[in-house]
Amino acid sequence: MAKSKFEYVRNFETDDTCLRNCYIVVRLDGRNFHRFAEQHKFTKPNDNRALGLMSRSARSVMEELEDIVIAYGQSDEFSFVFKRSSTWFKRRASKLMTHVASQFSSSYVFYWKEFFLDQPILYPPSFDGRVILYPSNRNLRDYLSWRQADCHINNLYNTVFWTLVQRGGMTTAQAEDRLKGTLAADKNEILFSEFDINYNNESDLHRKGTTLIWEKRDETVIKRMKSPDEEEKHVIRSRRRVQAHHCDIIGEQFWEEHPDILEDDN
Ligand code: DGT
Ligand code: MG
Ligand code: MG
Ligand code: MG
Repeated sequence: MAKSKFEYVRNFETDDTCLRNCYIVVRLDGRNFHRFAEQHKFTKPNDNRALGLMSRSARSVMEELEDIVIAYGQSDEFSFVFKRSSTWFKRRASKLMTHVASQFSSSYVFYWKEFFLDQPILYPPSFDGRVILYPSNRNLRDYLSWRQADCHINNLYNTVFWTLVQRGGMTTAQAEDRLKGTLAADKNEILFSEFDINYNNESDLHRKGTTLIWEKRDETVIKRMKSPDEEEKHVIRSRRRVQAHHCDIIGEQFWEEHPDILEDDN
C-alpha cells in the first residue's frame, strides 16, 4: 500500500517501553480532591462511601485490564502493580497508564450512585497517573510499604485533628497548633487520655488502606442437562475473584500467606 507523504510524522512518536523484568507500577491520584471532597460533603476524616467507590473503581481496573497482580489504595490514590513478565501493550508506559487512568475515572463516575445514592456528582473528577519501575521484590515491597506508612501517618494525624475539632470543640487553627511538633506516641496519648480512644481499635480500612489481590474460590454451580430424564449435576468450578484486604502489608505475614503475588527475583 502506498504511503502518504504525511506518514513520516509517525516517527515523532517516542519509545516508552518499560524495562524488562521490572514490576510496572501505575499510581493514580485524584486531582484537587481537597475541593472535590468539600463539594461532595465527604465526612471527615474518612468517608466510607468515597473509599468504597475508590475500591470499586480499582476492582474494575483489575477485572478489565490484564496482568495486574496487586493494587493498593488509600485516600484519593490507588497503585496498580503489573506482573514483571507482563507483555501487555508491549509494556508501553503511556498505554498502560492511560488505560488504568481512564478505566478508573469512568468507573468512578459509573459506580458513583451505588455509593452516594441520591447525592449527585457535581462535576467530572479526574486522576493523574505516573509509571514507576521496580526491579526487585524488595523495591516493590518497599514501595507498597511506603504508601501504607503514608496512610498510617496521615490517618493518625487526621483522626486526632478531627477528634480535637469535632469532640474537643477546638477550631481547626487550635487543633493544628496543638499537634505541631507532636510524635505518633503523643497523638496516641491525646486520643487515649482525652477521648478514651485506642487508635489500634479504629477501623482497619482507615488505618491500613485497601489491598486488592486475586484469589481463587471454589464455586459450586448446578448444571441442568438437556434431556429431561437426566439429573442436575453439581460442578465445582474454581473462579478467580478480586478480594479486598485491610491488613498490614509491610511485615512478612501477608506475603507468606499469599506467595503467588510476587515472582522470583532470579
Ligand atoms: P492534588 O492531588 O495535588 O491534585 O491535590 P489534592 O487536593 O487531591 O491533594 P492530595 O491528593 O494530597 O490529598 C487528598 C485530598 O483528598 C485531601 O485534601 C483530603 C481529601 N480526601 C481524601 N479522602 C477523603 C475522605 O475520606 N474524607 C475527606 N473529608 N477528605 C478526603
Ligand atoms: Mg489528590
Ligand atoms: Mg492524594
Ligand atoms: Mg487472603
